[in-house]
Amino acid sequence: MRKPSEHLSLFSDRRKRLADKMSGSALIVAAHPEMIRNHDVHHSYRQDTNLYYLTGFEEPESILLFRPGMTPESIMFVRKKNRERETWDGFRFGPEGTEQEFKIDKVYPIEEFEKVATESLKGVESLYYRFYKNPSVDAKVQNILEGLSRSQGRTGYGLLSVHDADELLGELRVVKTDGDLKNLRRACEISAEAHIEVMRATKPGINERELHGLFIYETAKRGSAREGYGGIFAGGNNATTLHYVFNDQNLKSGDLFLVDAGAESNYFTGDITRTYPVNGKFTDDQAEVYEGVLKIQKKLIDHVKPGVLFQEFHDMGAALLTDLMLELGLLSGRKEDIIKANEHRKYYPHGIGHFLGMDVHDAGLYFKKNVKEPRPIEEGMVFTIEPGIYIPADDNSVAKNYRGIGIRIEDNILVTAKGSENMTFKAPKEIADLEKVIGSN
Ligand SMILES: [Mn+2]
Repeated sequence: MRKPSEHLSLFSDRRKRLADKMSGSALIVAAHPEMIRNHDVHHSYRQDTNLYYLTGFEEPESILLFRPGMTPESIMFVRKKNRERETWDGFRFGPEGTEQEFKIDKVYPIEEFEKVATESLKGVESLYYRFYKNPSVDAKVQNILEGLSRSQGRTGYGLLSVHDADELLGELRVVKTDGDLKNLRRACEISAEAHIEVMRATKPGINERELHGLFIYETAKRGSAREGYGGIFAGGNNATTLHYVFNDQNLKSGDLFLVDAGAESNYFTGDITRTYPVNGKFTDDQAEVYEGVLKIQKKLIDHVKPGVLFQEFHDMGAALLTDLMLELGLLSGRKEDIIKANEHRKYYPHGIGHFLGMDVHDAGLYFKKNVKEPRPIEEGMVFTIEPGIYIPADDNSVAKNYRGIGIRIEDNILVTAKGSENMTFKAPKEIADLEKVIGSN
């Protein structure tokens, strides 16, 4: 039985903050459908982030209907109690249990969604709902909209207008509250500690998969329910594949090892990347590239403070990494021309970072809506800073000694009133510190 693992006021406070932003409107947020893994086995289930954010409720086949200022204000639809199904699949709260345990004003069986929602949406000015996440709920919402329109008779009124719920909630989630930060800090701490354990166990001959397993074990031991995304455990040239997912090769002495992994704490996740030598000692060439990337990462982090445009970090990252590529002789020509022609993207094809929170690539607008102007960062925002350079082993245009080197260094940065806080400071990244830890168990 999974009661909300956090104090319920966290969720009701979020609904309160949301209410201020949507007066006169209603909001519907639904659980994701369960996904078949094979035959009669499902993928492990994780609640839709927004539904969890507003309720703390983790069962599939559940929907929140929120009507600020009306009574009842929070309405949910959940699976009925079912002794036989619960024997097979586990406990269900049922409507009554959900009302009591989650402090929701009124809870109905999921089967009554269409009927009750059609009644409950009469008189609201507009509806926030995100289509295309759960097709069966989409169909029901369409029926509801049609039913509402029919109930208006010959008034000439059109359909209830629908706005994107995820965009509204994204803007709420992009600035973290103290309650959010408590969870995110813990997720970052757990993730950093597990990275250290992986470093300690790294040695030539060990399989990438074993170390992935160790990461998951070490985070589970610290109370994490799951990874925030599929971890990347990439030895040698595998690191030059950005989203390397196989994690099944043996690590070789002389290679670098790139680990991009993070774990959740109460639905918030860390997102850390570290790169270090399998045998515990950087070669001169590896150290040269590594120090170059590390210096850039620190420079970018030092630049973080409220008011700076998010876009500035992308531009600065591209410029600094292009300088490094020129220094290493990976590219030649004028920096400005290279960037204009996007030639630097050959060795640095991704962005400098992204918002982080309950989703690893978290919600929130990077540009001001409609005007498409870059957005200044604000106190309470959290994002990653993750410069990298990836030189494929078969790239004959660069000096042999750099081929097969893929390096990324990623930390999770909170914008504070005057600057920033590195939430993942616990994971070592200085060469001397790494060399002390690698293979030390
Ligand atoms: Mn990332």
